Amino acid sequence: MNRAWGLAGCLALGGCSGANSVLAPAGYQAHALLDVLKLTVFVGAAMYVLVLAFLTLGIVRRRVQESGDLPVVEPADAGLHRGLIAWSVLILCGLSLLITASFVLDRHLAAAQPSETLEVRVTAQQWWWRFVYRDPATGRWVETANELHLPVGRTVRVTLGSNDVIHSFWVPSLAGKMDVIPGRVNVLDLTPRRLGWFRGQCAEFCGVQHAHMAFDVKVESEADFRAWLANQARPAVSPSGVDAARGMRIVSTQCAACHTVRGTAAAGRAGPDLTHLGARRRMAAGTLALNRGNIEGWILQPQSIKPGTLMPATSLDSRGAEAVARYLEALK
Ligand code: HEC
Ligand SMILES: [Cu+2]
Repeated sequence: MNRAWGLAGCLALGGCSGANSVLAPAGYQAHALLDVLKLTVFVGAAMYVLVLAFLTLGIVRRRVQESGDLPVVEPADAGLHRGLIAWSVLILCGLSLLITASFVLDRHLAAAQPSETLEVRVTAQQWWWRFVYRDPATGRWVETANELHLPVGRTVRVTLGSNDVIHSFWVPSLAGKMDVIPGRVNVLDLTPRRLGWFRGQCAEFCGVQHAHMAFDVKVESEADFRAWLANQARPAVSPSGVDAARGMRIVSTQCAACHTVRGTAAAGRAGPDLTHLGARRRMAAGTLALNRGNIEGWILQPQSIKPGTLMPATSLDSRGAEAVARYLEALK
């Protein structure tokens, strides 16, 4: 039994680290938020201990009095009043401390950051994320989806818009949540400090596939980031091989209404940009690992993998789906 509890405890604590934990911050904003969280826990714990201490004291005193060792004395009204006032003041101080701390932190995080910031435009929609970067080389906007790349040590300004309902952008390891509201642009700054893969998640219920509206975040060195962005800015590579060429023809006819593959005839905007799909780690907003088999499965039956998704089932046979998967997988 004890072992079972021990194991359960270890499992529960396992949730405290990893790719999306507010307790293992990897960015400036998340660090600052964790400090306020610690303060809140500390103040709450101190209050709790005080309450229990007074309660114990009261019980013990009463017991001792009743056992006859001491005369039973009811507290005088004045004493009781003073005690209550002191207690209220204490509570007020604790709460004021917490309110001030969270207000000051909020102001500080919202304050404008130094001018040299990188901007990423994020659009949330049912149920995936559109990310648009400005290419410093050409000044043009470069679109990708479901995988956010950030250079370490720099402040990135994320501007958040929604195409349909309210969503919420949350990368627990990097910063607090920010709601994404149709008709508004909200702004959030991210200053990652640790390299690695992290996870972002929509944090506001937005429909049946809300749980499958995640994204990967990769924090990388400045050089790696530049190389990644330069690659994203390039048009798609041409297919090599007969199968892949057939895949490309299918995509530019049957998928072109919704998907863009830059450099081909496909220029739809309803779904994620597929120009560099093969370079991503996951697909369908964190739902599947990216590999040929999963691409094929997704194309054939998106509705059974993510019921309700706005990508309709296609009429391709398995040969066609395989050709498309070969083509898309090679779009690095
Ligand atoms: C009616 C519009 C529409 C059509 C037509 C369509 N898709 Fe999609 N597709 C979407 C939407 C919307 C998503 C995002 C789904 C989600 O994650 O919930 C998507 C997602 C995808 C993804 C995952 C992308 C990523 O970033 O993870 C792939 C791959 C894909 N579609 C391939 C195809 C192929 C191949 C075809 C043609 C055979 C096709 N789609 C036809 C709308 C469409
Ligand atoms: Cu959501």
